[in-house]
Amino acid sequence: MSFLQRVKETLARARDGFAAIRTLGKEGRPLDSAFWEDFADLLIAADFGVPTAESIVRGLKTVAAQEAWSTGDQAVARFRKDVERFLTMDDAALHVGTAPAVILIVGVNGSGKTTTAGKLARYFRDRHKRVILVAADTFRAAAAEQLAIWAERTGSELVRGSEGADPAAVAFDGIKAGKARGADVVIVDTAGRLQTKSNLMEELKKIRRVIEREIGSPPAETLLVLDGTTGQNALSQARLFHNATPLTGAVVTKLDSTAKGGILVAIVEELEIPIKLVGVGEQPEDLEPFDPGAFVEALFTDSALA
Ligand SMILES: Nc1nc2c(ncn2[C@@H]2O[C@H](COP(=O)(O)OP(=O)(O)O)[C@@H](O)[C@H]2O)c(=O)[nH]1
Ligand SMILES: [Mg+2]
Repeated sequence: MSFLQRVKETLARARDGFAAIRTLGKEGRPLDSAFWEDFADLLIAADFGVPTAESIVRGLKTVAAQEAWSTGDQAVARFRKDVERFLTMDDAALHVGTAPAVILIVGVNGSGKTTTAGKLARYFRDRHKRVILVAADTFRAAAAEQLAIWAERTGSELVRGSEGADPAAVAFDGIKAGKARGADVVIVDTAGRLQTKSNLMEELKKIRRVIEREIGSPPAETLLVLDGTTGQNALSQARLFHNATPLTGAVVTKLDSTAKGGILVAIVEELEIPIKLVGVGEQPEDLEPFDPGAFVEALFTDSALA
């Protein structure tokens, strides 16, 4: 069977790659070539991506030879440790230094930007911060409406422009309001429509410039929101965003609806930025700081994070 056929088969059969990896270790299987093939297949099924899966298996094979491992559970145990260590990055905490701290939210349509902005507002409101939500997605009036609901829900203030307004001008108004009203945190929600990719990136650059000019430094956080259920597709645009406006971290959403946690490893490998937060549902409280240890534990214990 060709490599590609095998990948396809595995994808169809094993939605839950991590649980299957655990099983692979439990069988006490010898470390033969069939074991390593199955391991690579499962990594790919779990959204690690082909290059990452291959390099992980290559690395494990080397250690297996050096340390004379004999069974699969040794490889799986080492893998768990390695994944946790790899996902543990310095600087994974949210930065909100000098007020107003500006948090710029970017990402493609539907990734969960507005929801994450709302959840973040709630997070800071719970900590008694004064929060301004800025609707710099002016493409559709509905986008600002959605953020207005979050503002109301979380007791935050809202700054919005009219439909079609210049997003950078709305960001400017938001920061001005943040300074004037003594806000602690200003969260700028942006548009993510991809049909105008280059315009979008130019727009984001402009928003970032306005923020830098108005507060004298880059945003405290520029967070890329990625939909965890879209797997490798989530990655394909990430680099573009990183180039347009240097990211300080990623937020991976919808982890309540996917068990394919390999995408988090792929993100860290591709962008070399920390995953700061994860979205685990649609409610205000469904946002959590990313905890690599708990994450790996959950992936190997249950079929999903829930
Ligand atoms: N299950 C789940 N749904 C989410 C999560 N985050 C966002 N969503 C949903 O994803 C959809 C798109 O979210 P939205 O914030 O509008 O995305 P945006 O286009 O990037 O602003 C909405 O239906 C959200 O309720 C999450 O962590 N879990
Ligand atoms: Mg939105």
